[in-house]
Amino acid sequence: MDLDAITKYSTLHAKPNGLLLQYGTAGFRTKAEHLDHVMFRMGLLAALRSRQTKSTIGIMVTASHNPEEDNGVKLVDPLGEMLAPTWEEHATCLANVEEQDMQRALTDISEKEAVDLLQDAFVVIGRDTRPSSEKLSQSVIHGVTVLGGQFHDYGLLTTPQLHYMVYCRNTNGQYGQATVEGYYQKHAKAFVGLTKQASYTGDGCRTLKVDCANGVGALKLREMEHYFSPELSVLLCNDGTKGKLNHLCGADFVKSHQQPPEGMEMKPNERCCSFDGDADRIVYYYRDADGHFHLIDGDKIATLISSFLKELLLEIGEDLKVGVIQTAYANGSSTRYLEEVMKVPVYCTKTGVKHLHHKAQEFDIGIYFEANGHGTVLFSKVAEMKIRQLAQELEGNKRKAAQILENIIDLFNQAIGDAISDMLVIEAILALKGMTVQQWDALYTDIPNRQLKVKVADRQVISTTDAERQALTPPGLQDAIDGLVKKYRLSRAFVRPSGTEDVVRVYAEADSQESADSLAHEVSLAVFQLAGGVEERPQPSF
Ligand code: 16G
Ligand code: MG
Repeated sequence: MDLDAITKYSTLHAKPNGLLLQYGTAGFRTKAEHLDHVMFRMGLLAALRSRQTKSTIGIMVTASHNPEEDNGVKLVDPLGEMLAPTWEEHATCLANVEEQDMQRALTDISEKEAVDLLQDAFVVIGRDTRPSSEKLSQSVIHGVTVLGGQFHDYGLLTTPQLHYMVYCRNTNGQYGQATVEGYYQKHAKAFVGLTKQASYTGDGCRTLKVDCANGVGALKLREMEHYFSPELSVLLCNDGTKGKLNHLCGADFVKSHQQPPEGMEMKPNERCCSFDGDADRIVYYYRDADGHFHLIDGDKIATLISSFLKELLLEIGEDLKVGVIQTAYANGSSTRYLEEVMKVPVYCTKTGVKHLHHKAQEFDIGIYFEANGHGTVLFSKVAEMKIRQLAQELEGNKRKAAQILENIIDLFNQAIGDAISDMLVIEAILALKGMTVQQWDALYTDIPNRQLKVKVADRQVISTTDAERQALTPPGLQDAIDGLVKKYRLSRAFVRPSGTEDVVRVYAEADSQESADSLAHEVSLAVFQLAGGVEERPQPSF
């Protein structure tokens, strides 16, 4: 490690005085103008991680659904997963040391992690469409090369595509080819294979309107379109040619406001979906004949997929261990439906993809979705081999079911939730089942719910347990929540400090929208009083 060169180049990416950032749920995220030093340092760190794991490491420059002025960075571990927790700590430490302590910090990490500095390092980089992303990715590259690492810059990619590239490169191409064409071909082949097996085409409408949040998903879907047409035709809106990234559009906006994005004309009963800014989330929705908006979120996506997979497993007669993973934000109706009607075991983890992903790996088939639309399905190696074998050996309908499962394995991104691949799975399932968007929506009715935010002086005064469903501190808060929840029917509420914003999040469910709104408001007041609220007291405005 040429420590002098590092010191010299580091000053070109100087850290603003006093700025402290944390590698949070989804990496570093803040205003783009504060991130240059973080990018350079994450380039250094990725080179160390690559040497230690003797594998390719990924770096994605994006702030996902955050405003265009923000940016962020995430490291991707060898099998396409999120960075290991100990390295998240190294990342935070390295991002925050002052210039004069950089050498020591790097040496410390190398020693603690027994990094072989003679080992080759290789890092792949992707970025979203933010105006700041290109320059910031150059700073990442600078960091990688100063530490003697090599790199491949993929340029514009969706976040899940970058995870896919890392996974492919570290499994010698067994998972797929590490190129965008490889990604398109693999997924389109599985999709076309699936839809060919559809004996009828449901509502006859194989057109889908996609709100791309004015982000990178639009570019990539355009590139991919001809690989899967005419089986599916996509009409893109908010494709980045006019509007601003994530502004009044995208999956996060639609889910949190429970309303359609700007820029999308919806005819009655037309199937529509929204991606977020880096295309790792998807939600569906439609407007009924009376003009009412219906949201189909991650919970209902998980339900559709789980019921389809269960039917196929029944057909092939395999008793594989299936589990559905949710977070506390999952609508109570979805959990009840999965457990009581579909009889699949449901598990709850803390918010954040890495927790769900990790839990899903415990099953032969682990289905995970956050209510916000981030999710995928993981197949264990054993389950995959079994299914591929049955697709050869079985006959008739059983063989067809095994072949469908085989294509489903290829279509789901095994590294991370992926809006494009999820969209293709959903479209294939609807076609195979001959199901309309209304029939899908009618599986169960969501319990009315409300999410609010409260500003407090230090959100870390709130600590939680039981997958964030119970508050441990500050004292008295959980008792207050319990007392409020008792006042409403079918009610539930919890609070947690956000991992991406400086706020406390409040979630409430109850038998009517008015009750959910007022329970959420009352819980917000309790947080404000007991956890050191600042600025204005929460107002009941919905
Ligand atoms: C990030 C997480 C997402 C989580 C959200 C919660 C990843 C890739 N994304 O977007 O899973 O739901 O943060 O945000 O991990 P919050 O902590 O601000 O509520
Ligand atoms: Mg995202």
